[in-house]
Amino acid sequence: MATLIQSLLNWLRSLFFKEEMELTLVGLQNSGKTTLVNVICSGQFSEDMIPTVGFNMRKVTKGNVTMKLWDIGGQSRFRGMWERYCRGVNTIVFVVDSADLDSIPAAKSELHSLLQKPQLADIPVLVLANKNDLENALTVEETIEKLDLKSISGNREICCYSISAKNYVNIDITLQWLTKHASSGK
Ligand SMILES: Nc1nc2c(ncn2[C@@H]2O[C@H](COP(=O)(O)OP(=O)(O)OP(=O)(O)O)[C@@H](O)[C@H]2O)c(=O)[nH]1
Ligand SMILES: [Mg+2]
Repeated sequence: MATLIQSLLNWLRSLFFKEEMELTLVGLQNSGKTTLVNVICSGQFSEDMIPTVGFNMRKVTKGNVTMKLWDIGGQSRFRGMWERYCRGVNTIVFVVDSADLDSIPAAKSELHSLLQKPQLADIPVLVLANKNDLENALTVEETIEKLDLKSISGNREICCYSISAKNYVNIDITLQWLTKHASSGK
């Protein structure tokens, strides 16, 4: 009975409080951005992925929040596009392959140079240390330290989670964090 009342309340709420959000996923190639989008949108994981050429856009509704996800290619030839696609979004999601330790310095430098762009000041940032199912993956604390996230200053909200898109670990808290940054009627 309680669950019935709860679903009725959720349904009523969804009728009156529709929210929308736009987010952009950036990060080095092979970090798992497209995989994460697929997992969020359709629950599908594949080992066999094709690198993103340019960008993809997907739309998905979670509860009463409609999310527009811009998934940008991470190869160096596409990084010049990141800033343009991050402008005006509710959240920037920076995905890191936390098990590829050699790629961490490049990820750090790309993240810091992106966030220095004046057009992107104050946009909340969610850093996702992906692939935590792999043995040598960095923990959240290690990721925060290696990416020097504490030095990212200003009023910007920044958060870091350790996730596995493959095993659906911490995807629920990721979605909660994202939907918290939606805005009604945007
Ligand atoms: N073990 C493991 N592998 C993952 C995970 N997420 C993604 N992968 C794998 O990582 C590889 C790259 O994934 P993509 O989603 O294509 O990476 P991307 O960041 O979109 O790459 P670009 O489009 O080139 O920027 C694929 O082989 C995925 O199966 C994860 O959580 N764990
Ligand atoms: Mg991709």
